[in-house]
Amino acid sequence: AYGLYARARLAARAVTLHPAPRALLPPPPSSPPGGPLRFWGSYRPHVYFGMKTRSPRSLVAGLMWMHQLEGDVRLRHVCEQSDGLPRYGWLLHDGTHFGVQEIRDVGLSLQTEFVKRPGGRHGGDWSWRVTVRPERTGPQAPIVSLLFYVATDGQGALQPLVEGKSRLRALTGTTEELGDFSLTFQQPTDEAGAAPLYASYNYLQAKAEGLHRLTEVVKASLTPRFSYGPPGTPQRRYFGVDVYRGGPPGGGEPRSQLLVHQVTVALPCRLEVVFESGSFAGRPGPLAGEALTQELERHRAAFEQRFEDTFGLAAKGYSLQQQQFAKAALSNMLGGMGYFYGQSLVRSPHTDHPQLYPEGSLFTAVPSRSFFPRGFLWDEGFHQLLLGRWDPALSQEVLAHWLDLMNAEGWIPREQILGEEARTKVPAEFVVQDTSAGNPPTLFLALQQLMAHGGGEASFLERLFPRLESWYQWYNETQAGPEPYTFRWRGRDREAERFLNPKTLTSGLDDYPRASHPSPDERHLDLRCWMAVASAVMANVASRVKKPAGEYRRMAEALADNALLDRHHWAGALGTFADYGNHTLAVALERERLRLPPPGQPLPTPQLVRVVRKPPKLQFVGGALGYVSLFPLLLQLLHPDSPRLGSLLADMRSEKKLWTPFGLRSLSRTSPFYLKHNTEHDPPYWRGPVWVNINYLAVRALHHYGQLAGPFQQQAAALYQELRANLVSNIYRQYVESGYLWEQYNDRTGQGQGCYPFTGWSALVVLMMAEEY
Ligand code: 6A9
Repeated sequence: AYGLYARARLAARAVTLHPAPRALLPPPPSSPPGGPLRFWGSYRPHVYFGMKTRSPRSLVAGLMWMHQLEGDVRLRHVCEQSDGLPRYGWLLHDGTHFGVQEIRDVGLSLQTEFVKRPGGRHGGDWSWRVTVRPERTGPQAPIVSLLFYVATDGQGALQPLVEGKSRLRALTGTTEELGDFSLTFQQPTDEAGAAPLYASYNYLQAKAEGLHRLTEVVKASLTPRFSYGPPGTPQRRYFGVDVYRGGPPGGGEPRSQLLVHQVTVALPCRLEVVFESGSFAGRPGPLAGEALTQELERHRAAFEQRFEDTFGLAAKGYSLQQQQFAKAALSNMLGGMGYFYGQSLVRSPHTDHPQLYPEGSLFTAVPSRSFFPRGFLWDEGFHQLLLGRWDPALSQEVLAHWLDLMNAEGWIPREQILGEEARTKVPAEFVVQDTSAGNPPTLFLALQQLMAHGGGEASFLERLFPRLESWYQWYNETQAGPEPYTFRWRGRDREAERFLNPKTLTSGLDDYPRASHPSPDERHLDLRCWMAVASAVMANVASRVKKPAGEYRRMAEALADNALLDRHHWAGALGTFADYGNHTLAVALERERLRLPPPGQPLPTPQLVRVVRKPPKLQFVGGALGYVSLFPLLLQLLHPDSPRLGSLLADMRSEKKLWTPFGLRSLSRTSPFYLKHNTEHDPPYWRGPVWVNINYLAVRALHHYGQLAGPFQQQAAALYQELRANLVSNIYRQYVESGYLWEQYNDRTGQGQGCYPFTGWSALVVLMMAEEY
């Protein structure tokens, strides 16, 4: 419709950052780029234990370990579900100063601790302590190898200090942001740190193609030609790092300098690593041994106190084990925070091919360290509901980072795959982000909560405001529905005939059933409710920063108008709220019938395809009672005396529909889509299982309605208690039994399922325990 020139301009706009001043405050002068306190951190959530700085091409440090079992070498490094670890995660982590992690492997367990010490001009010092103990599970590992590494990423230099033939005793180095530094590997000791232990040492110096190749480089350098044995005992062979002969041809220029210190030792043992910043003058002494123990103790005590002050779980009578569980949930969200840098790949309607987005940085929590170790837009709003309570300043930084990734159109990419390490975890077909794709604007929820709890200073809101306005406008314009005050998710699955019900990934609820035939006539109830919240929060922010709020207020009122809501979404015949669209329930997946090919040609494999037995028509979407239907309640748009509230409460409490002893299931058992595959290879996802983020909204809403006078007050208050107790006890029980928090919970057995550990929004269980909403 428009000329080539206009198209090129629009294409450029899609990959141009928003012109408003940055939301993120620049760091104070003469401090490292990420500010002094949060410069170094465990910001590599995808590895079991690692640190980096919050800067684009950071030096990284990390740990790998190996069982030295006869004929069975397992190198652990990147968190992989296929490693099958019985449990791992942070037991304590305050997001800033220190962390204590427990890793149970088969036959042994590791405790990995770090603590930082501020000083100097480059982010200060830090130390690690790794304690390894035998475990009575599986084959006993008589000896273990710990591989500590340091690697550069395209800048800086490292010099090894090697002792004897192969012991990397220390290294010194320089990078742009760290200046000069040194790193020392202490002698291994027994687990109390009292007596030195006999050990064998190996050392590797190599050039890697990039940080994403570190595991491969170390694996490729291993040989079994080494032996371990204290004097007077038999020697045993083990695998050690030896020589790396370079990567695969065409692997690119090496941009990483890698140094590996391998210690092979008997269990139990303890090792410490000491990083010292060159500009830190007058430190009291090395942060090792007794000094390290004392610092860890000091931070642990401060954490315990702050945790109780913030969430009050001891005061509420929770058992010690339950409190430890809650501490681990919070700590894992904090310890799961990452700092990513790189470029997204985006598709817009204005070009034929994906384009590179500008380089950007993202400081964010992640849904899952093993499976989804990267930022997801709507997940993050939920994460910040918890983190904002713990550390409002941290939450502010995260929100600012996300908003600074906005393009000139006001769009923020939904899934952030920044940098090569992040990309190795994502299959190619999921990498490209579409500029017409939204995701629930949950950052408004987080902002609303921050404002209510002391994190809404005017200066902060002023920095955000121009970007919030554009973001809001982006939804309002690009996701508008067919009539005023209605909304529609763009980006539903195209080839509808391939799916039982075409998915709506942008809504976050993926395969939750919607209109069978995607069309511009659709009205999506959940998006409308999200927009009601967004409008109300925008009105509040605008008035706090003394900008015109009238238009937002008017919109918020219109979207919360219960009569209008009824007109657009109350499906009288279905007795519930619903989406509207071109819909038929007479669909099924069937094996396609293929003609026989001419003789001699191979038989094609018949696929499952959708057959439509009755043509769709415009109507409310039947057969889809579940989370979407509850949205007017979940986001608290219903008047306390609305009869609709009574009816949703009844649907919630009905065991034939949404109620389970483990929380609310996502889709009613009465729905024809309940636990149905969407294709042969697409098992049900948001079609039955219990999801914690939506259950959190439900608990929070019941708490709200339980406090407002009205005909349903008692019922809401009772349901609040019951639902909350069910969720907390099941998530806790599953954690104790399986060692993890999970992506979802089975609606018939309560068992955790999907990916693990999933300490993203499932960690909202802490707020439910604390009754903080
Ligand atoms: C797949 C496969 C190693 C799906 O928690 C993140 C999102 C949620 O935002 C969304 O609501 N999860 C939920 O329906 C996980 C999405 C993963 C998509 C990428 C790549 C990687 O395999």
